[in-house]
Amino acid sequence: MVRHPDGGLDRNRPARRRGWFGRLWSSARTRRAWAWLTAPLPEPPEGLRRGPLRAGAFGSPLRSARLTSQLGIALGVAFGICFLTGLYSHVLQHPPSWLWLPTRPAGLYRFTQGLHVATGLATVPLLGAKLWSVYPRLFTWPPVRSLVHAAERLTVAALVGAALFQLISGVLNIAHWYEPMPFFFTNAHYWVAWVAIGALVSHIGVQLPVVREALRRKEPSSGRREFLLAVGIAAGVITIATLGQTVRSLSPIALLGPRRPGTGPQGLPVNRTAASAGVRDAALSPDYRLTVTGFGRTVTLSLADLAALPQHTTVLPIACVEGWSSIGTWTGVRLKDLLGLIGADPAKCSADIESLQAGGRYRTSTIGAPDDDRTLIALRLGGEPLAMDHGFPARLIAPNRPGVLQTKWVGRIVVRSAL
Ligand SMILES: Nc1nc2c(c(=O)[nH]1)N[C@H]1C(S)=C(S)[C@@H](COP(=O)(O)O)O[C@H]1N2
Ligand SMILES: [Mo]
Repeated sequence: MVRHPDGGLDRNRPARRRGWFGRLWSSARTRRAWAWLTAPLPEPPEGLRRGPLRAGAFGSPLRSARLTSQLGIALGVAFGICFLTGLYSHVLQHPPSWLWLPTRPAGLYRFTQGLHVATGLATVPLLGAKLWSVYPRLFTWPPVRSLVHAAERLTVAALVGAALFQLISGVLNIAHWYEPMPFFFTNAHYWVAWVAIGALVSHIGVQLPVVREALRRKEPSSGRREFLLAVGIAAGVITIATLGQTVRSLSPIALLGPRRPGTGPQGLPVNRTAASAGVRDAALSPDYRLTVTGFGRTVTLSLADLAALPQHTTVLPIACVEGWSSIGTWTGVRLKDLLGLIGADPAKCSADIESLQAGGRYRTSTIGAPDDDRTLIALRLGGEPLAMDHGFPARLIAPNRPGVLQTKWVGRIVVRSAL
């Protein structure tokens, strides 16, 4: 007779009163398949068992199921936060047409993306400690006991690989160091996140009983508490040294944040300068015009025309995907007023904001809710004309919007009906 993996069912038990899943699970065919998947595989020859593969090769008394479980829970929470905040950032940058996204609170993205980067970085010591606590299992003997065991090990390998990839690529992106990444960071970081979360969910499913058991059993600490404390302190220090890139009072100790609030022209950091975007001449030209076009109508506005329109001031952050953010006081023309100039109803439109840049990934952005009162084509920052590097002569600034979509050096606005 085939024993069911949970040991509780036997073949003679009637399948009645079970749902389709229960029936499928207890069917003879499923049991046979399961038995085949869990059947012991032949062991490799003992002669291969050398070096780290020897029994008892790793003897640190610090390692225990309890330590691994506690680190695992902390990591699971950090990865979960990272995944959700990252997904939110992705959705804001690639909004599905069926999804309504709020523009309030205006600083929400600043918070979620700061959290994304801070938890991501705090994960570094946690992941290091977790991998240290389990790496002797790389050398378990026999390496695979059954096909199911092999699948489980592959899942763990995928999880470790994906987690390391996310941390390393994220840190490289913050450092603007793209040479080691022969792929487009944003896409890779997004898709590998799904690999990581899929592998994580399956890993948790498999390990939950082990974790429960390890946490129930009381065992002497033998240095475990001190170790956890050290890992916690490392994570805390990293977090504090990162938060300074959004929290101004912490900026003097923002050792891990390459860009900090209060630095840069007009007290605001810059990611792409006018020179590197190749827009200096077009932006400074006396022939500069802002074109608003759509529904068969077009208006062109000189800087003087723009300045003659009603001006509004709003306090909004630039919140970069890299986690830094900085608040500015912006003054300019409401986007909805510009849409009104061509007779478009801003509540029923979306607008493509195009910069003077000839190319580049962030040349344009689309804004789905151009009717927000706080969405401006800003001409001034802190009361002064925009610095060249902040988008002179005109830039978009909108609430709850990732920095990459706050298009600088705006030259044309194309209005479409929202679908
Ligand atoms: N035209 C254009 N606008 C752009 C960019 C760009 O490369 N080109 N970079 C964006 C990014 S990634 C950020 S974080 C903000 C930064 O704005 P700031 O330089 O004024 O702080 O500008 C955004 N606007
Ligand atoms: Mo950015």
